[in-house]
Amino acid sequence: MNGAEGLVRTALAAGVEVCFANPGTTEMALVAALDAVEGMRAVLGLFEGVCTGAADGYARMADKPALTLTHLGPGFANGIANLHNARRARSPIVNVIGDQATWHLAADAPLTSDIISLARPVSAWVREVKTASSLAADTAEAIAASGHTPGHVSTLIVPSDCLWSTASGPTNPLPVRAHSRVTDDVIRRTAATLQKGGAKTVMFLGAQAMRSRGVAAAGRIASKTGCRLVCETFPSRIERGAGRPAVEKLPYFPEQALEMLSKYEAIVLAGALAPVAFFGYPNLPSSLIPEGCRTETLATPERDTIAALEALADEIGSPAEADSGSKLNRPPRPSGRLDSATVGAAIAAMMPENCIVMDEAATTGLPFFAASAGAPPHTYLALTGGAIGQGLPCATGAAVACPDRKVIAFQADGSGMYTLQALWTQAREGLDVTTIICNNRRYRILQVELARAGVTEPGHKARSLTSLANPEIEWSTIAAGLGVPAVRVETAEALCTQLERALGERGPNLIEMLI
Ligand SMILES: Cc1ncc(C[n+]2csc(CCOP(=O)(O)OP(=O)(O)O)c2C)c(N)n1
Repeated sequence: MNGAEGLVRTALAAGVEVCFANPGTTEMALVAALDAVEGMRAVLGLFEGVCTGAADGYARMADKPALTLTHLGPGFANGIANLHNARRARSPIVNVIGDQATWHLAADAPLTSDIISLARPVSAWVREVKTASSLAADTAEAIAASGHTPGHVSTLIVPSDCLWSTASGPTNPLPVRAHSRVTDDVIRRTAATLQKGGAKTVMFLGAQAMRSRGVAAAGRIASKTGCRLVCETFPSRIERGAGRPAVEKLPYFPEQALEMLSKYEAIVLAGALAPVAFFGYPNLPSSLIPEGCRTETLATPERDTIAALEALADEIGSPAEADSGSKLNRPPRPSGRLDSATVGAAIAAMMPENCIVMDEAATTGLPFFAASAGAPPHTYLALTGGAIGQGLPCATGAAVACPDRKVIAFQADGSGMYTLQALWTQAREGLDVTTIICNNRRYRILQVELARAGVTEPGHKARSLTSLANPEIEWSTIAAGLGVPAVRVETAEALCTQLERALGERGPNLIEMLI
């Protein structure tokens, strides 16, 4: 057995079943090993940002890592932006980067680069493999280091001779470190804060607190104490909809977030860090906690937040069967112009039960979250790290993880252009993804930010740098060329008709909305 086969068998033994790959010459032994060993699904992405974004979407839904396979420094570098998003989502991922043969590194051949310096900022764990005989053990360590949820990005840099040389064989999985529990003292202190503060308290949810059991326990706490439930502006994954407690999002702009939180005397952090503004603006603070508002940490993201929330709900005496769920309440099918309100209402009116919505719809997406609070139960994923180009890959990976669930990729046009190759992967793999493109032909958020910066009459260059109108991008033509059937709509009625059709079919399809 060679090192590559040992790597694949070790990964399979640890439950890792999917490899999102864009290989090159240095990874050929690994490509061959994927055939030699049964069981690892190999998914080709035509740009490395598709592979890493798909691994993020997969991890968020499967709660375990996939492998990414990329080619030396330049290939890996193409995937870094979505690894940044994955790091912010706390997704477990194991990157395998092929490198030059150990003895060829010194020759400084054209593709040779300082891979470890590229890997470090997006990886919690990095190792340069030294020998074929250590590769299986290194792989097991990388998987264990990534493995617990919320998870981490691990990166293995593997010289090609370590892949092709003879090795002893696979290694058994290593134990994944358990979450540390929140102490009884902290539970009691938080209970006192909530009981005293009541409706003057916000519980701010992140990470595991947004999973089914987390939101259920948060709902019990809110129904007993009257506290308001608010989640991070860009949740990695939240379970929501009818039957689940209503959780609002913290607004994006700092003025609005500060205004929302200014009504409260205490903020309890459950799986979330204290909120900060996305950017620094003149005369606005970094922290979104208003002055005089107390912060209390129930659990940081890496703690066992679900157990802490359940213990807290018991501590305050909220019955386990407390009915804190939202009622089924969809907006009516909208009509008229396509704008953010009608688009949000149309998706909320039509989305099927148990679907997964990946929201990278940027400014067009804003009303959707509130509009869908009473839609049938669903999973919502957001762009966690602000590096745009994550939506289409992440939806692709979510569909690989959950083949029985409909995935909706609600996607802004400018952001979508970064990683549109994901559509080809969806077509090739037959993934059940309906992509809804918001073609507003501009970087609208940047136009908003220009106005916020006081530029009331943007000049030619500022207009040009924020416009996608010349030439106009035809998403339906691009999608068809990548193997995804597509239609164009210009009214809310047509959107509803096409959504009904698209969501009723299986396999990838795309609706381009001219907004
Ligand atoms: C990787 C990366 N590059 C650039 C940016 C800066 N940026 C933020 S939003 C944006 C444009 C968003 O436009 P679009 O996706 O069309 O959404 P809209 O604002 O029109 O709703 C850009 C370029 C970024 N956040 N991430």
